[in-house]
Amino acid sequence: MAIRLYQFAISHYCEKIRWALDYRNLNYETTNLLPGQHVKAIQKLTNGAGTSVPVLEHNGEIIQGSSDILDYLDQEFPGKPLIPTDEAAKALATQWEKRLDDEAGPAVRCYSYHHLLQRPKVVVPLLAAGTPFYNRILLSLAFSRVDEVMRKWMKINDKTAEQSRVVMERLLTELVETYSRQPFLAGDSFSRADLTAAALFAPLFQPEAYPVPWPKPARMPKEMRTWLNQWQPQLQVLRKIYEDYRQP
Ligand SMILES: N[C@@H](CCC(=O)N[C@@H](CS)C(=O)NCC(=O)O)C(=O)O
Repeated sequence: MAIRLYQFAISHYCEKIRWALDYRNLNYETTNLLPGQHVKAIQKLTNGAGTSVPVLEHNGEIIQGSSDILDYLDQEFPGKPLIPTDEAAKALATQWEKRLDDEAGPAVRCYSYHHLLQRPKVVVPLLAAGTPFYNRILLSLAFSRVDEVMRKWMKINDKTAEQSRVVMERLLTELVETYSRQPFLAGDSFSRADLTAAALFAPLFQPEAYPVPWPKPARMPKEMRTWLNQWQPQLQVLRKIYEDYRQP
């Protein structure tokens, strides 16, 4: 049966799954949801278990959460594993992925939205990407409420954005230092640890293959643009992983 991914196109956790599916050359359909309106659809799918995307549907199974979905894909489609076989490398890959999911994902999201929400014309097309065109109009008309709800929901404010910046810088420094010593984060081949690092930082190096309309640099808020310029060398290391291993 077909594989279906319920997602926000902009979500970097969903990018982990798109990447893992493409890596195995699997055919899949996506259902793009609009943040806010997704709650009902996801609760229905998961019998109220949670509201977050990604959610994968396959052969009557519903799997929620990027790490559980990667486990499922490794189990169901073992041909091109994303988890090392060596036990020590496997433990290390799992450790990296968990840390990146818990720290990098929320930090990149909080920092980026804190700045991008200051530019409705930039952020609305990102939030509504892949959904019917009228959603852009709806979000634009209700933008002050969207801004308020997103900031409240994800605890986005000056203080948390600043804390997120510190977390991103610490992780980027550690990742780049690790890649300067070895080609992969865990073991001797590309794994879900590398995939997670590059997918979760992708909104900061904005690859073309990522299915959203990234803004031109000149339209980015100044403070974020300055930060991105300053951290470009570190981000390029992750971009290289993305370019080398992200099949379309
Ligand atoms: N740890 C989860 C995090 C997923 C997550 O935070 N998803 C966000 C989008 S980036 C979401 O769905 N937020 C809306 C919600 O939780 O209702 C995973 O790895 O899948």
